[in-house]
This record gives sequence, C-alpha cells and structure tokens, in this order.
Amino acid sequence: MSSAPIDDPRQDAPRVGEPKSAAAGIPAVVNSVRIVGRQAGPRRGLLTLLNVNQDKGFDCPGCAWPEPDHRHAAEFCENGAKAVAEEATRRAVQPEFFARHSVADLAGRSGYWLGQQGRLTRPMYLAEGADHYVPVTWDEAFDLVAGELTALDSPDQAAFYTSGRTSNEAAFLYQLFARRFGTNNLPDCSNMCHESSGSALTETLGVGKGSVLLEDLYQADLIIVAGQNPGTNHPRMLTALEKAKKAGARIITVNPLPEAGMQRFRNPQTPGGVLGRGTRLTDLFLQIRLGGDLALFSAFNRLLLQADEAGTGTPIDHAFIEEHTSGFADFAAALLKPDEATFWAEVGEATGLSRERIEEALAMVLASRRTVVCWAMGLTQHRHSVPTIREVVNFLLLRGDIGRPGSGVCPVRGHSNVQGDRTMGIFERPDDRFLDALGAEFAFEPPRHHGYDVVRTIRAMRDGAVKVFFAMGGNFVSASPDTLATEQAMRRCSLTVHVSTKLNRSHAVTGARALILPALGRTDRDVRDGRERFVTVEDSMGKVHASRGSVPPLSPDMRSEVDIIAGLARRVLGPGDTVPWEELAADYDRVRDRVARVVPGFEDFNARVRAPGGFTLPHAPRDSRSFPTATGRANFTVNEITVLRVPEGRLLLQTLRSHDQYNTTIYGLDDRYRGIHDGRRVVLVNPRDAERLGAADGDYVDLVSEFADGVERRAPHFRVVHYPTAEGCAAAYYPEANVLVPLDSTAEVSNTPTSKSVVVRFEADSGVPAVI
Ligand SMILES: Nc1nc2c(c(=O)[nH]1)N[C@H]1C(S)=C(S)[C@@H](COP(=O)(O)OP(=O)(O)OC[C@H]3O[C@@H](n4cnc5c(=O)[nH]c(N)nc54)[C@H](O)[C@@H]3O)O[C@H]1N2
Ligand SMILES: Nc1nc2c(c(=O)[nH]1)N[C@H]1C(S)=C(S)[C@@H](COP(=O)(O)OP(=O)(O)OC[C@H]3O[C@@H](n4cnc5c(=O)[nH]c(N)nc54)[C@H](O)[C@@H]3O)O[C@H]1N2
Ligand SMILES: [Mo]
Repeated sequence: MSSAPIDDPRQDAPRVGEPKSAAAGIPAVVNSVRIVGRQAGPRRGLLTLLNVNQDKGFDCPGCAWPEPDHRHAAEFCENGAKAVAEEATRRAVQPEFFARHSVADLAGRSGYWLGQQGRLTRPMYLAEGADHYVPVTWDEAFDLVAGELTALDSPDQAAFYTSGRTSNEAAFLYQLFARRFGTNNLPDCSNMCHESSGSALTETLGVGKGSVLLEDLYQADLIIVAGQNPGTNHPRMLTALEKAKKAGARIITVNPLPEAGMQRFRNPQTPGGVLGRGTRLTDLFLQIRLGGDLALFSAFNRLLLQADEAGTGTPIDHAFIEEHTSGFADFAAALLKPDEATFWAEVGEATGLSRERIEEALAMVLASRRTVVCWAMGLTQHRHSVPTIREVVNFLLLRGDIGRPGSGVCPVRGHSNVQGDRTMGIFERPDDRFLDALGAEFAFEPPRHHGYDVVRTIRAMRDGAVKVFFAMGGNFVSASPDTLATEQAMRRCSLTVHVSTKLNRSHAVTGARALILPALGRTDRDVRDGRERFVTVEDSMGKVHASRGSVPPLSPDMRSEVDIIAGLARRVLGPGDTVPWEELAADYDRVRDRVARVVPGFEDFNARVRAPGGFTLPHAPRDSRSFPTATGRANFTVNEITVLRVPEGRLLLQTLRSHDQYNTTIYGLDDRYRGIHDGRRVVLVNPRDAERLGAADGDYVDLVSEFADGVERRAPHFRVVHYPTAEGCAAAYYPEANVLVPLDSTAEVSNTPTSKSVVVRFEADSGVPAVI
C-alpha cells in the first residue's frame, strides 16, 4: 500500500503487473498488521484485533459473512483488519481542521484523502452561504434539524437514508422516528446492493434472505459461486469454501474475471496455507459475459428438463415439485418452447460460453445431490437481475435443493448489518403486517403509502420534492449512480445531515445548510451513565448476535447512533410523544424488548442474544419447506433470456471493488490480486477488444457512457490495462466510474442501478480531472 494519501491527482499513476492466481497467505497477514499498526498504533491496534468477531467482542465492520461456531483466536481477515483500522484510527478531525479547509477545498479533494484525515469528533454546522463548517453543540444541531423538519409542508419532503453498518437497535429506532414523523422515505444502501435478491426471493420463496447456514456449505456436494469476488470482499468465505472442499464439495465459479481468491486459497491459519501451495478452490471456471447468468441458468434448466423427458437418471425432484411448488408446467413449457438452434444461439451470445462447456458444468450438477448457489453484485446490478435470480431459484427448485441440508440460495450480503437493518424495518415499501405491529406497539398510525428508494430520492431532490436529506452513515454522493446528477440533487436540498464516523464527499457536496454528526462506530466502547452498552447485528445467514466495542472513543462529543436518534426525535416530536425516546435510548435492553414485540423471530430477544454466538432467525423455507408466498408454495417463474447487445465499437463496463477499498472508503491505491499498484483510474480490457478499439496497454482514454437519454457522461483519463476479462466486457473501479452509471438505468422490479452493465466507448484522453 502506498503510504501518503493522495492529494495531487497526478499521484494516481497505476503500475501494472501480472494478476495473481492465489489469495491470502503471508502477505495478507503482514499487510493486516501493518495497516492496523499505522492507523491505530500498537495498543489500540491489539485491543481491536483481539476483539474482532469474538464472543465478547465486536462484530467486524467489514462484511456480513458469518462467524463459525469454533472461532479462531484471530477470526478476521486482511480486509477486516483494514476496516477495523480505518475506524479505530488515532487520527482525529478537529474543528481546527474545518477552519483550515473550506468546503470548496474539501470538495476538491479525493475520497481517499478525505477518509485518511481520521475520525469525526464534533458536531459541525455549515450555515447558508458559509465557506466553512463551524462547531455546534448537540442541542444546537438537533434544533437546526428539528426547525427544518417541522417547517416542511409534508413529512414526505424529507428522506432518511441508511448505510448498512447501523446496529439493529439504532435501525429500529431510526425507522420508528421516520414513520412517527410521517414518512416511509427510507432509502438504504440495499437499494443499490441486494435489492434484486430480496425482490426475487420474496416473490419465489416468500423470504427475501438466503436459505443456507455455514453447515450447509460444509455438507454441499456442489457450490456455484456466481458474480462474487470473495477473496477481496468476503475473505473469510474462502475458509468456509476450503472446509467444504475438504469435505468433498466441488466448486463452479461463474465470472467474467478469473479472480485470484476463487482460484487458490492459502489459508494463513494452517501450515499448508503458509508453507504449501494452499487449496485449489474452483473445479470449473465459466468465464461468462456480463449479464449472461440468466441465459446460463436457463440453459441448465432446459437441459435438466430435457434429461427428464429423455428418462435419463433423476435430474428433477418430482416429489418436491409436486408437493411444494406452483407454476412448474408454465415454466417448463416456456423454457422448452424455442427450437434448439435459436435457444443455443441466444445462450451462446449472452454467455460467451460454448454448449460443451455448459454441459460440462451440468454433469457436475447432475452428480451433486446437494447444491448451493452463492452470489453477490455480479448478479444483482443488471437490468434483468430479478429475472436472473428468479432463474437461479428455478434451478434449485427443479433439484429439490431448497429446504434440505447442504443446499439452497446464498446471496452474500455486503455491509455487516445491512440484512439486520432491513429486518428492523429500514424499507421504503414496508408491508402492512409490520406497520400494524409497529403502530400497535407505539400507539400511532404509521404512514401506509410507499416511500422513495435511492434512485427515487435522487429524482425527488432534483425536482425539489425532497428538501431535507438525512443520512445514518454512508456516503450517498459517492455511492449513488450518476455522480453529477446526484451532486446537483444534493445541492438543491435546504438541509443535508450526515451521521458519520469518517469524512467523505457527502460532507463536501451539500444542501444550502449542512450538518455533520459524529457517531460511535462498531469498535468504540459505548458507555453512558457509567454503564457499558452493546448492540446487536444480523449476519448474511440470519444469525443475530451481540457486538461490544472495545476502544476508548477519541472524543466525549461522539455519540452512539441510538442516542443521536433519540435526541433528535425528542426534539422533533416533543416531550409528550407516544414513544419514550430517552427512556429507550438509556438502556438498549428496552429497545430490544420492543423489537421482540414487533418483529417476528425476536421473541425473548434479550435473553437469547446473551447466549454465546447469539441465535438464528427462523426461515420458513429452510426450516420446514413452507413458503409464505402469494400462492403458499414456492413459485416457478417464466424468465425470458436477455442478451445485452452493444453497438459496434462499444464495450459493456462493470464497476467493481479493488482489494484496497471498502465501498467509497479507499484504503490505498493497490489491487494486489489483479496486479494493479499505485493507482485506481484503470480500465481492464480484453486484449482482443483493445486491439479492435486501437487501445494499447498503457494508453490513456476517456470513458464515455451511452444511454437512451442522450446525456453525455464522461470519466476522463483512465489507463488501459490489457486483462484476461471476458470478451466485450470491461471493468473499472467504483466509485470513480459512478459518473458513468445513468440514474435512469435501473433493474426491473428492484430499481437497482445497473452498475455492472454500462455501455461505454473510448475517446481520446482529455487529461487529469480536477477531482478524482
Ligand atoms: N474489502 C471489502 N469488502 C467488502 C466491500 C468492499 O468494498 N471492500 N463491500 C461490501 C459490500 S457493500 C458488498 S455488496 C460486497 C460486494 O461483493 P462483490 O459482489 O464480490 O463485489 P464487486 O467488487 O462488486 O464484485 C463483483 C464480482 O462479480 C463479477 N461480475 C460482475 N458482473 C458479473 C456478471 O454479470 N456475471 C457474473 N457471473 N459475474 C459478474 C465481477 O467480476 C466481480 O468478481 O462486499 C462487501 N465487502
Ligand atoms: N458504481 C457502483 N456503485 C455502487 C456499487 C457498485 O458496485 N458500483 N455498490 C453499491 C453497494 S453494494 C453499496 S452497499 C453502496 C454503499 O453505499 P454506502 O453504504 O452509502 O457507502 P460506504 O462507502 O459504505 O459509506 C462509508 C461511510 O459510512 C460512514 N460510516 C462508516 N461506519 C459507520 C458507522 O458505524 N456509523 C455511521 N453513522 N457511519 C459510518 C463513514 O463516514 C464512511 O465515510 O454503494 C453502491 N454503489
Ligand atoms: Mo453492498
């Protein structure tokens, strides 16, 4: 990792070497220790690392991958260590910092530079027309927000965003506050992330969450990992995959990129991983074109149906289909309808894979009695993501692979509590059952009309329909699509408020007035009135457990998210409110008691969460093969194959994560496994495409995206890197490439921005941009 945070755009000067073919090993350990030491120092560093993911410790703020029952003394990974180090850092942003740097100055810095300044420590206010943020007291801050909120014509003129690190307790109170105030405008990072999974799974299985536990992975015969890069984004998943392999599982990886982590894993906690070559993970690599997964799973399903018709083996679980599903006949008829030539021509075009290759994969499917499909953003951020995931469900239903050990759907969540936030009611389209329970518990009538998701919030701010934007964490400006459109929308607000741990671009691109409210993070000790408090989180597999911070907060002016929400709610709603805000905040057990009465599965919450390891939420399809869908059964669906065609001379571009970032938080300028160092403005291109486009390795180009609205979106000055990505499919890093993702290019049903399929052309380099 480069040591100096980037301040001068010319520092972004990528050097390119060979991609790696194995992940982790000793370099990962060395890197973890170095980063933590540099940010947090030896004492805070050790205090944090020894407490990550331990029973009495805190949940890693990195990803949502679950902790195994038998934990290692060091149950963290290189990237978890970076996430912890960023938060437990000794560097602090004090009021003097804001006196030195105007907002215009901050708006001209890179996200990397902003994040490297350290933790936010005081509430700061930017008055209308002012150049600098100035310190304010918490009471003044609450008064400012309350004044603005209560002056609105309608509660729907405010939007309350949530990022996925917010604890269950804070999320529950936050959504309660928004609804008590009168709106369902609760956009969250999920809208840009796994919303497509939630939509598809709720419709087909009745529960919008994954159906597998860690034990299922260990019992699986076959694990298909599609559209996911766990070596970087869920490194502890590699340990689980290694264990599954040792128990006999085989792995098919589906990805346009040959990601190092899925090739070979050198587990730093085993001698073989340190000294030997490690474990080969992938048995079959399907190098698919972007967006080709719907066609791939359709091909699997058609081959299964045909094998069944031919009477070879038992490709289909008829008993399961008969007893538990609905819609099979329509699904089968639609899938078998096209003639062979037409069908396979479409599959070939969409996937870039030969029929032989797909049949090779199918042979592995047929040899498996228990199959798990794991996926992440590679499947969720396309226009046809919901149909794609529905087709994955069709595939598992055909095999009877839902609700039996060793099989199921495994959408791997991103943010460490993004799943819990949704469970707690952070959702712009809540169902009546939830609202009824919430209203009954707190004696009020919640708003019933749906609120805005992320994309609709941006449009509403742009159009003047939302005037107050409040964010519980996150970096809305940099994480959202269409950066310039989003920035303009933010600037039209009368007030923007960010409850944050670290400085980011959303603090520099603001409404007429702005507030920064400094919050405690996962690693911080949360003490009030001399008593230490803990929060809870839910991992990607529906396990709920406690999280206790261990490092002393850098400033007494930082408050817990729960205290911030309660303080604000009290001010906005007045002392006579039906919700006893202060009483709840003073003791998180009281919040949990309320959750237990409102949210199914949380009965006896306080007792059960104190048991070692916490507890697992019920999941009807997994637990009892019952399906709370509209039909009362698991639903087969008909999904038409989509081929993403691009005009001559264009490429499809995906925007993804490097190894040295956490979403918009940039840890450094390297992407070690892909062989990229010291820079992030790179575009990975297949050499054959590059030749067609006349782009030599090392050339600099502008990326220009093309969309039906005719608006020109340009990302200047990207270094061309010849890379073994699927033909026709390029890749560049998020958030630098977000400027290219059109606001109105979203997935059907889920409305998720299509961050993994943007049509781009290359143009002559227009030089280093002012802000990178
Ligand atoms: N260290 C670290 N950890 C993280 C994060 C982070 O930024 N840094 N972010 C967290 C969050 S919020 C999330 S949501 C997750 C994200 O985790 P991932 O989804 O793994 O993240 P991406 O980098 O977006 O990677 C997408 C992967 O899908 C592949 N892909 C892209 N398009 C397609 C496609 O059409 N089909 C197929 N089959 N593959 C495709 C890409 O080549 C890449 O390997 O990670 C979480 N964990
Ligand atoms: N082009 C493109 N865009 C994407 C994606 C993509 O793949 N491509 N991925 C999308 C995905 S999957 C996601 S999840 C979103 C992420 O969107 P966000 O969740 O909005 O973004 P982050 O970068 O994770 O937010 C980082 C900020 O959160 C704050 N923070 C960190 N921890 C805490 C905490 O404990 N409490 C509080 N209050 N604040 C905290 C810090 O101030 C930090 O600067 O981005 C999406 N955007
Ligand atoms: Mo995410």
